Amino acid sequence: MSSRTSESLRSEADLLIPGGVNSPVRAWKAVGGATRFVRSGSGSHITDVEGRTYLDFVGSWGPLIHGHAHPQVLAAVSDALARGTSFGAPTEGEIELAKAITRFVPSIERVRLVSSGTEATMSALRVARAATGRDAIIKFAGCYHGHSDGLLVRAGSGATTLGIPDSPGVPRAIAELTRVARYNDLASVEQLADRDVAAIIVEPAAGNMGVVPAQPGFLQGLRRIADRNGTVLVFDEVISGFRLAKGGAQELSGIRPDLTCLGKVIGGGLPVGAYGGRADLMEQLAPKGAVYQAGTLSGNPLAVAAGLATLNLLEATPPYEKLERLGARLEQGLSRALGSRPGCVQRVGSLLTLFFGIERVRDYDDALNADTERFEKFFQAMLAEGVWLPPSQFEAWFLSTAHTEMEIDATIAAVERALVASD
Ligand code: KE4
Repeated sequence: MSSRTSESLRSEADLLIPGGVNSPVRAWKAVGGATRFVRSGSGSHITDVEGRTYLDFVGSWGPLIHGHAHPQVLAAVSDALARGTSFGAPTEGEIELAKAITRFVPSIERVRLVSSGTEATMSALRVARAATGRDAIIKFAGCYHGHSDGLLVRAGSGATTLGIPDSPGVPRAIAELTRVARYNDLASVEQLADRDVAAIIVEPAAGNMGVVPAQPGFLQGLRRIADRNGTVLVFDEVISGFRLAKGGAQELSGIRPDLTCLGKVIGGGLPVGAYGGRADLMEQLAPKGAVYQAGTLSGNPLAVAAGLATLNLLEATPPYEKLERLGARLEQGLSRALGSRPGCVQRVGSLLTLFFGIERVRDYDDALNADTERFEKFFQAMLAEGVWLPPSQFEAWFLSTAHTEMEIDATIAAVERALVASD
């Protein structure tokens, strides 16, 4: 591997790859643009091509709940690798992963593996539309469900970071089928819900406008509205699944969706997504039923091996108390460090966002009032402190089982210095 600098790699990448990156948020556009190329990761740290090591709170945007290069994940992948990379035929591992998923998430009676969260949500909506014979869907402003056309409407995450929540290229005829409600506002859902709506899709703990917890009663209200209108309730647990609890946000809330979308943790860093839920809905899928969805690398043996190893680690040693303890310690430290500066810290388990310029974020409109310029200065000051944060005010910090209390305390000390340096 060459010992090139990020700067030279950026200019070469830019000649061949739009923006020099294969996913927009990695370009650091909202925080100065000089993204750094990574050479390796280990535990809670990543190292860039210049050999600088950072404490990592991105964790590949959520998959690495056990940190980088966990020995058991690596061993599982290399063991699978010795037998080949892909067969285009069913393998035993896919049954094992399906069994683990249905064990972790009881609402999932049947599951289909895909290769990304985008595929999972796109396919879940197709199943809902087929089952109801309806076309409209309801999503929430600021929630992000991947980049399929109908979901790139008022989308969060990188779409908001780059100021393009309603992407060009999405046909009006498709965008018009997407009705947009306000997160944590059941009245806004009541106004949009009727018997033309196939599905309500929601992040049961929002992570893509920064972390915005669902207020008490919100998810229960969605369940009630969906039931009243014969609408399919879809929980997008791509971020929250297996992370907030063994059974994700639906375990914590006690609300049972009809379909669940999964990703990130389920692949342990390799490309896996999944969607599943009620058997009567999922058994519409080909080849059993007529709803078509397919994928060359769906259930890929290497990705399944990484996912299985990841879930097995979660099952053998449930980390949720540790993640809650680390998250609470960091949240309290950040709030103390913030002091009287305008801003707030919002957290759900091991997901956390430090917002600048606003005192509370209940929905997308609140989040859009954040002081993104202040965030940029803070991000750069933290980078100088050796801490790699998500390069956007509208993302979550991700904790892993590889993070330690000492590292949390060191991060809080770095935040104190970075806040002063960026005041
Ligand atoms: P992917 O297609 O990126 O695997 O998953 C899409 C997706 C679906 N649902 C939720 C709740 C998600 O957060 C995501 C993707 N998350 C972003 C980060 N917030 C991925 C990072 C990126 O776009 O590079």
